[in-house]
Formats: sequence, C-alpha cells, structure tokens
Amino acid sequence: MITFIHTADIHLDSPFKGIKQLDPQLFEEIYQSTFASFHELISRAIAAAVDFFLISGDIYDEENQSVKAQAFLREELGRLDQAGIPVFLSHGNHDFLGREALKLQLPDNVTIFEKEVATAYLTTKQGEKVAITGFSYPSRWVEERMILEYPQRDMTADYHIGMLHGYLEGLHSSEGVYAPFSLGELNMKNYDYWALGHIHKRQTLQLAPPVVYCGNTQGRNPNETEEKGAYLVTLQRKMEPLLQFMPTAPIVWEKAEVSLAGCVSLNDVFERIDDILAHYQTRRASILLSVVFRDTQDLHPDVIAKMEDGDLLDGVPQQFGKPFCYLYSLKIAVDTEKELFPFDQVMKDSFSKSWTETAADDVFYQRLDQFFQHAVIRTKFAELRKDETFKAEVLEAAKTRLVQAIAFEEDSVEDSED
Ligand SMILES: [Mn+2]
Repeated sequence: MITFIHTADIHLDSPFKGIKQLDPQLFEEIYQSTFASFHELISRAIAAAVDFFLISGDIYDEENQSVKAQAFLREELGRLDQAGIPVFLSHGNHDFLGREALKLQLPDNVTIFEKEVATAYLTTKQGEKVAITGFSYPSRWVEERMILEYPQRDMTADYHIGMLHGYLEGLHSSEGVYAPFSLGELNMKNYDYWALGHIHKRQTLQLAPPVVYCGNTQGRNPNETEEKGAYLVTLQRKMEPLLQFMPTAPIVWEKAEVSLAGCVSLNDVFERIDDILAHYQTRRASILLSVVFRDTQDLHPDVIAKMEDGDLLDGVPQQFGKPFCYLYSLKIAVDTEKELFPFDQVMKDSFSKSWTETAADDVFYQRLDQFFQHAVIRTKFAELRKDETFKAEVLEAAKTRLVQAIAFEEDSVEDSED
C-alpha cells in the first residue's frame, strides 16, 4: 500500500491585482492565501505520514518567481524533508524552467523533473518500488503531445504514476491547450495513477485507474469557485483506489444565484441578503461571495436603481471575523448562456466551443494585443496583462454583449414574420 499527496497549480504569490480596492486588511488576507493553503497542506501531509508528495506544475504564479515565494517553498519542502517525505516536482506553463542564476536550492528530498520526460524511482518504508514519470516546461508554450514521450509502465515497479501538466482534449475549459492528451493515450501506458495539473477546476476524469485533476490549492479570481485543496491518495494492489479530497484553501470564492420572487422593498432584499450571509457563515473557510439576483420582477424600480448604482452593496454590513464572509458583488441577472438558443443545441454547442477557444490565454491576449500596445495602457497599466480578474471581467462583459446582440437578432426575425 502506498499513500501520497497529489497537488498542482499552487500559484504561490498570486498578485490578486483586480481586488486591491478592497479593505487593506482583507486584501492582505487574500494575498497570503496561496501561501497559507500550501502551508496547511504540508502540515496535513506530515500528519498523514504519506510516502511521498507530488506537485504537478505551476508552483509559482510567475515566470519571474519572487524571492519570497522561493524562500517559502524551500522552507515548506524542508518541513517534509525533516519528516522524511520525498517530493517530486514538475514546472508548468506559469513557472517554466530557466533563470538558473535566480534559483534558490531546494532541500535534498526534492526531485525536480527536467524538460525531457524521465522516470524517477523511490522505495517506500514498506519496501514497495514506485516509478514516477514526468517533465517540466522549458518555456511558456509546450504544444507538443508530451504524452507520446511517456514510457510504458515499468513492470519492475509495484506502482507507476504519471505526472502531467496539460490539457485533456475535449474539455471545455479556459486554460490554454498545452501538452494535450486524450484519456485513451493515458490508458495505453498502463499506469496506476495520473496526477494531472493545469486545469484549475478539480475533477476526476476516470476512477480506475484514477486520472485526476486535483485543481488549484487556492482560488485566484471570481471564476475559480468551490473548495480548493489537494488529494490524499491511497493505492493498494487489488483494492479500489482511495481518493480523499483535503480542502486547505483559507478563502473560497463563491457565486450564489438568488431568487427575489415576492421581494418588493429594500427591506425585503436586505433580509434576503442576511439569509444568504448567514448560510455562508457556517462554512469551514472564509468566503468571497458574489450574488446574482434573478426573478426581480416584483421589485420596486427605486430598489433596482439602488442595486445598479452600488448603493445597496455599499450599505451591506460586512463580516470580518475568522472565517469571514465578504460580499464583493451584487448584480441582477442578465440573459445568460443558458437561455441562448434554447431550441438549437448545435448553435449552443458551437457558441460554447468558440467561447472556450476565445477565452484561452494565447487567443485572448492575441486579440487584445493592440489594446496592450496603446501608450497609456502600456505605461500606466502595464500589470493589467497579468491580472486574472481583468480577463474575467472582459470576458463577462463580452459575453453579456454577445448574448444581448444575438437575442436581439432572434427577436427581429420574429418581428419580421409578424
Ligand atoms: Mn495553473
């Protein structure tokens, strides 16, 4: 039997630039969250006395890793070293190899994969031999099918694990299409576990053998909702694999959709908000909450005006306890994708596919190249390009416009038939 931690996409030192306007104390807590989540994860690994610890890429948020983030990683992996837990680490598209002169030496328990696919071995305390195959990104863009370089299962090992930071083809996700692979390609290797990274939404693609995106350890923008953490994995011959998700993120982004049916006055809405906040206050972690109201047909127009100009949000008493629940956005629902092409599944799929492609980093930033070259943007807002919240907001605004434009066309067709 072997036990290990599978983590990825830690994005240490994420800047959270889009939310700097928040209360400074709150911002500081959010800023520390990528570090805090990883610290907690290391403590859990030590408590569980795992055989080893896997990090499948994107340890740092930036190619230019801050000294602070590196010193932190060295310290935390040193705690695993003290506990006799080996670490296997690969770099992803956000923290690719390079800049050797700016690297801090990691402790002796750490094996870093290089740019060529390679297999490392360890023997656990129970004497079982484990083979671990992986590679690191030598640059931001790795578009090759790196999976083709992975060897077949090593039959001399008791367990063989693949670490791969890449994109499962066919997945509708906004991350870029790096090191693509198919489930069939993974299965052909006959490994016992695939420890994937790159996609930030946690998902188990297959149970036997497990093929798992563990998700990131801390949500970094409003679109990275849900509990975040890592997997504690137990593999045993002839037994079903056991995957235990361990939530470690101190702060969780959430989106709530709330019906205001029957609400007329400001007081009605305020009570509804109280209920929502009370609901989230029972949670393990602190919450950054955005609320979208639907069924607003009964609301008095004056109340709608108070929502739209931000006065209502300003007036909500915020909770700064530990854990806190902070309401950062209140909006009224606009037509969403769900209502798009209600009778036309092909159009719906086509829209959704184009949208995913447009939202991929490489395409998105290519489209905005001219904008970023503008003198004012270049000089005064140079950091905007690295701002995930900015990207999320541009996409959201674009989608709203598109939906409105398309809905209008559909209406006008109907009108012409009348
Ligand atoms: Mn990542």
